[in-house]
Amino acid sequence: MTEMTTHCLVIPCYNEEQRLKLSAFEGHLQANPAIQLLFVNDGSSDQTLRLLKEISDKFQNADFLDLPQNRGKAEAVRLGFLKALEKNPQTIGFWDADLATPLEEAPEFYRLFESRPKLLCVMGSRILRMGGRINRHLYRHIIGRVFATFASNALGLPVYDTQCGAKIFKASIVSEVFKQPFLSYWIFDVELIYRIKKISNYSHYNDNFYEYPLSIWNDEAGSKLKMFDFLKAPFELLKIWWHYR
Ligand SMILES: Nc1nc2c(ncn2[C@@H]2O[C@H](COP(=O)(O)OP(=O)(O)O)[C@@H](O)[C@H]2O)c(=O)[nH]1
Ligand SMILES: [Mg+2]
Repeated sequence: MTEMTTHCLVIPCYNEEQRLKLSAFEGHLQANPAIQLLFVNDGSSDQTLRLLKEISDKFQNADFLDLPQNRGKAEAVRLGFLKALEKNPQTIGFWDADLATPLEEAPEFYRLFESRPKLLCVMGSRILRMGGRINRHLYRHIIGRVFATFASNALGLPVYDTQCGAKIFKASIVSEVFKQPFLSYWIFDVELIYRIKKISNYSHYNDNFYEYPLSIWNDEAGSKLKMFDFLKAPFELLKIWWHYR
């Protein structure tokens, strides 16, 4: 009997040997046989690839793609998505390897796709609110909010959080949206939203996008995003805006 893959999550991994929460991934694989995890080793120089091979050997619903050279998160995710299409799932998403967004949030995304058939993209959103447990350092919260406000204006969409590392897409749009490499290195999420907005006929964003307010998000230590990257973001945003406007 072949298992039906209904949802596929691409996990980009760059030197994640220390951070990879193997037991969380294994528990998820075991509990959800119809969910495929596709890890992408992005030219890591540590033992990441060995860990990914082990987990893929152990679970039928885990697989990996090995990029011999580091290509950056955007390209790692893009190549992972194109490979994920081979499994013919209903949705394909990406999910940061540090599990800052716990895997337990993923079923909430799938439920939204079921209850709102016109959805093309569900994005995790780190909305600081009472009752939620969003643990983002104050300075990253502020930088993130300022960036999101500019990005939201450039996109012409009321986005609260463009940069959360948990986003899921309807598989039917993936080949078109992920066909071309992204112009941007760190903020390819903004480009993704532009691309979907383009195919979604501009006026229907409320049916096509959903920002899901995460219940839990943790600022995991060991982020490879440095202050310098924040400084580059406005220039990348300008480049994207110019290209897609
Ligand atoms: N920093 C970095 N992350 C990459 C790269 N390729 C893939 N990734 C993955 O992209 C995700 C970004 O994670 P992280 O460094 O925690 O970024 P942050 O949470 O946005 O600060 C992780 O799953 C990384 O393993 C790369 O070239 N550089
Ligand atoms: Mg992180």
